Amino acid sequence: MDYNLKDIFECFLADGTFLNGEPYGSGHIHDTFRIETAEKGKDDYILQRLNNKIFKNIPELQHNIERVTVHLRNKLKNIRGSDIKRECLRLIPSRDGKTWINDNDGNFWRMYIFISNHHSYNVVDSPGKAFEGGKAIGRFQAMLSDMPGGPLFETIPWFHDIEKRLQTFNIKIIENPVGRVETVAKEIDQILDRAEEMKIILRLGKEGKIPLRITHNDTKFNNILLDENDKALCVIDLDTVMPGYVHYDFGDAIRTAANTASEDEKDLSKIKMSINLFKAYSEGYLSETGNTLNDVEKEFLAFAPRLITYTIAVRFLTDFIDGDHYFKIHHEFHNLQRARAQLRLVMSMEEQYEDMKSIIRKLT
Ligand code: ADP
Ligand code: GN1
Ligand code: MG
Repeated sequence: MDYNLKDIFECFLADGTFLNGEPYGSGHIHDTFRIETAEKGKDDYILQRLNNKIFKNIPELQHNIERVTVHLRNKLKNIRGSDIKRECLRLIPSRDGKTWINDNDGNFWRMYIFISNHHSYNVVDSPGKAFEGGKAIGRFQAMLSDMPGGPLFETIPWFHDIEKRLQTFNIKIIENPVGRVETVAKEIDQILDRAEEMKIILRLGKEGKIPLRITHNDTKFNNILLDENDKALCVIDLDTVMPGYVHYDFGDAIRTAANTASEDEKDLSKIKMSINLFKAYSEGYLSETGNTLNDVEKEFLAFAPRLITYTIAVRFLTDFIDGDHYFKIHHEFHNLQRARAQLRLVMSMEEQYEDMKSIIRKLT
């Protein structure tokens, strides 16, 4: 689909003249473009066509992001030496005073300042980077812990609710809308075998043993930007910031930060959870949050990567069975390949679970 990016760009109050726009990044949800401006020394921008099939209420979504970024910026203002423009996303207002626009085809668009000189990784190759990722997420959670104004909107209800995810999975297996169920019997069994044990975090929440906090809920490593020296810079992709358990953010980050291969690696023998990367991320994360987590939260941190990696496997396989309506795919079997890779990673975590628990125990 071709869009007139210049016209859309000009609906926002940006500083600078449109030079060109190209698809950017490897997100699975929105259509993201980098807009270069003509003037040297002026900012570039990120322009996004928002996925409003997935995010059904864009004004609420944007309202959340406005609140979160204003709060983060206020915090950064009080920290000496902070680089506010690069450490926090900044939405650009539209000419009619909102933070998004509608085009004539009913698409929703928003724009951010492009965070300059950042590094972004789909796979992490050193403990130093993992540590910095952990610090970034820990700091993000800590800074949002006192955000005033009541709860954020739930932009995707039951986003990490594994009971709901499994219900949908089971319904799609029965419906078998595109005749793929027969081809994935092994993966379905691998998922159903583990279903019961995955409900523990929800149970602890219902029993009041772990609190709902403001969490990011999509902490895959390419949503954490590092700076030119690979130090923590900025947490991006704020669409799912809403109430959640800390385990969701810890788990999703380990799923990506400690995987030796990419999320969709075809050669399963390359996929392993690196215990060194796990340890480094945990150190970074707990250096920022250790004092605020309760004992039960800490005790179940080591379990969190198993839960979230499993949850994403369920979601990829559900989408494959359903005919690929949710995640962007690059080839016919992409969602299946992703689901297989995530299941392999779950198994690697199971093999190393005792070591994971002992690392967390030592750090807390
Ligand atoms: P999706 O939900 O589709 O993943 P994101 O908001 O994460 O969308 O954006 C996709 C990618 O665009 C990111 O992974 C990152 O590479 C890049 N990106 C997004 N916002 C910015 C920004 N403000 N500055 C620089 N790069 C960005
Ligand atoms: C999506 O938006 P992106 O690409 O950063 C998804 C996450 C999944 C991830 C798997 C809103 O993240 O939940 O974990 O893909 N985001 C949404 O790569 O569904
Ligand atoms: Mg993203």
